[in-house]
Amino acid sequence: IRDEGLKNIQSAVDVKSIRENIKVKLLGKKGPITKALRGIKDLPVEERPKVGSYANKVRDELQTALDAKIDELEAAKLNQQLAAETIDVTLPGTPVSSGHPHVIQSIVDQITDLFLGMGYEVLSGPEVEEDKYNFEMMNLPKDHPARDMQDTFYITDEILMRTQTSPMQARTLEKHDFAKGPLKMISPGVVYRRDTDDPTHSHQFHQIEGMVVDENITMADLKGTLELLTHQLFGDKFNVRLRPSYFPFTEPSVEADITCFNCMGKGCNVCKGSGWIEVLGAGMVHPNVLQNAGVDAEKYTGFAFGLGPDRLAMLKYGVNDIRDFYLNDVRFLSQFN
Ligand code: FA5
Repeated sequence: IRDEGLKNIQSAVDVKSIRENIKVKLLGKKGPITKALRGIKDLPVEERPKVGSYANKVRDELQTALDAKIDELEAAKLNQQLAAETIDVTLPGTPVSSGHPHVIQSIVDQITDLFLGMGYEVLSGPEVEEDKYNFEMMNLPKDHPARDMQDTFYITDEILMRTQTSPMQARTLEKHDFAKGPLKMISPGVVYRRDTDDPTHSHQFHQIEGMVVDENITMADLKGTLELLTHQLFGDKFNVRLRPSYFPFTEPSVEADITCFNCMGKGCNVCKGSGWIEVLGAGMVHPNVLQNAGVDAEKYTGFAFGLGPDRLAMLKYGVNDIRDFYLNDVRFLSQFN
């Protein structure tokens, strides 16, 4: 029994068969060792100790051999598994995709950083705005025909979705303490107009308002600031030109053009042959706007501008449809990572 048992244990190839077959057969209740131990009582008294101790010895020997074999097989299985699961660290990895700022936000951030560096405050204002700030304090009383220039989403007679970031001029002028120094601010944000969406118009778009008010601020300061902005954003080869225009809250008013991105000033179909692209509205803050906010218009003058980063992004990247910025198709947006 001992020799055959040891032979079977040695030749076993898996733990399951040792536990379920060999162990049960050899050491189980119906196995030969148990049988021999049970049969001791039928033997002559003098033989009982000899047979008993031999049977116990064989049982222990078999049990030890079984345990050793099980350990050996389990170790072999583990080693095999480890070898099979080895990681090849030289294989190329799977790229992890990560998010990035929206292209419009990147342009807004770039412009914001530039003005922060020149000591401007960066302010944000409410998108749901009072008629008072959006129009009235901006020199556009209730019956003013120029209100038609900006088709408005009204919520009540007095509350509306702001059509421009210009109400931030009125809000800032009202609060500013000129005894503490000049007013220099920009205010980026989203604005809303009842425009029908088309390739160059969205009912929701971005604007960045800028305003400087102090003693002796002139149109030359406005032009210098816009030139700096253009050179920093696009490079020294781009120039700025001012054209007369009309806004109720500036006098004189201008529209600023910059060198056409597409033809660099030569004239192409993007800039209708002019070599220039319109990017913003600007002017000298109208005395009425200063007075409406309680600022002494005899003492202080200022310039203001409002630019559209959506249109800027379209020109810079050759995007033909403004709606692409708002449809959130990741394939489109990821081009600007
Ligand atoms: C204004 O909104 C004035 N508040 C700008 C201003 C500020 C003038 C300070 C003087 C002093 P305008 O309506 O032209 O002006 O809009 C300014 C810019 O917003 C435009 O040049 C254009 O880039 C952008 N814009 C206007 N309407 C839309 C639209 N529907 N979709 C996308 N961009 C638009």
